[in-house]
Amino acid sequence: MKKALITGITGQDGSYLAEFLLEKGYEVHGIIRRSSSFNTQRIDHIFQDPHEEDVKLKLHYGDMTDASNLSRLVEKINPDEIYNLAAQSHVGVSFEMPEYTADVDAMGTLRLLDAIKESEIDTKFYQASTSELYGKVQEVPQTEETPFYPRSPYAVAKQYAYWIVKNYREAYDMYAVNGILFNHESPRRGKRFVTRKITRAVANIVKGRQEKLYLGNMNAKRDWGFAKDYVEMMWMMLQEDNPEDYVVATGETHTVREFAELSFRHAGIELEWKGEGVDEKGIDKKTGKVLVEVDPKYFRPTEVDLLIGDPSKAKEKLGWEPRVTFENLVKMMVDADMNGENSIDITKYY
Ligand code: NDP
Ligand code: GDR
Repeated sequence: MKKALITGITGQDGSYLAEFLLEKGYEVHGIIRRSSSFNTQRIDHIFQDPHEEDVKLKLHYGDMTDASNLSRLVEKINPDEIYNLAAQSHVGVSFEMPEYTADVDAMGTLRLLDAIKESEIDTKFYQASTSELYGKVQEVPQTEETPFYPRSPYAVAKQYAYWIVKNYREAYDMYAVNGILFNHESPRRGKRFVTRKITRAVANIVKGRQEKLYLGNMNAKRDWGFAKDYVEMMWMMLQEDNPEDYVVATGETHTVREFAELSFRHAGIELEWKGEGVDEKGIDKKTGKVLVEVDPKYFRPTEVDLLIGDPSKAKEKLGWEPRVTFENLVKMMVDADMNGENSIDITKYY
């Protein structure tokens, strides 16, 4: 039986990856942070009582800022595969907490790689790299060869992580790879990322629990896919003989405004857009009510305007393709926020 260790198992991707690996018959180990309130909601449905026999999901306290803890866990668990998904993953927040973001996202990756090197275990390492590395547009669509120009403390920290993975691969002959994943969403997406913020607001507005949705830059364009499709690719990247980096994307891009428009439409509300810049408003065509407004507090000091990935290498070499379209992703997330994640059958959106 193979053993995997997932950092960030309580996050969106960690929860889907844990499910996926358990289904494949892995023993899954996850690192969770000590917190004064429960932070395991996304994995509660796969939790197994450690007192029972034959437990396949094992959780350990730890933190990416604690090198000795990481070393101990790596050595004790001795996993066949390590997925480093833990991060301060919010780009906007990274401007408020640049040092902490660097400590977790950049130094944390180094700590984990070094723990592997020092323990001399034989393992394969996946790093959650990101399309944010491309930052300021150099070329589109973005490929594995496109130069980086990070535009936030988050992206700069992830750039360090990207290169330290490559360096350890070359210097110590480690199987360590970067998945350059473009935005991927789901009903489990953190509530402060724009897609989930929108779909939750739509559900709340329809149910009369919220008046208005405040957004920042609605002109930003993103290549949005479905998280469950993307975690499968993480695993595929570790099943090869040679370690290689891959772009994981849909190849389509849409504005934040389009995401909002489609979300409201799916809930039966047609919006019309009036005004420009900070004065732009999304108005319910039927009632004339203003449902979307701009709040400049959500603008970022430096923004990433346009992301669109070219997933050709993933398709040609590993046969990976995204299964959920942009429209269906929006519908899935709105439906889940209307009635709860358990109310929807995900396969309906494939
Ligand atoms: P989430 O924010 O949902 O999850 C982040 C995870 O990291 C959580 O489990 C969180 O724990 C954990 N974590 C945060 N800080 C620490 C720390 N100091 N020590 C240990 N664990 C920590 O992110 P996603 O699931 O969306 O993303 C997974 C990874 O992929 C991240 O590295 C992200 O940067 C990267 N990425 C994400 C993309 C996306 O579109 N989702 C695209 C490209 C890359 P807790 O639950 O306790 O907060
Ligand atoms: P991103 O995701 O920064 O791409 O990083 P996010 O959903 O936060 O922002 C996407 C775009 O929407 C604009 N935006 C807003 N964003 C938020 N969060 N809240 C708002 O109210 C709002 N209004 C407009 C943003 O300015 C931006 O242009 C995500 C994270 O998952 C990273 O960890 C990951 O690396 C990248 O995706 C790929």
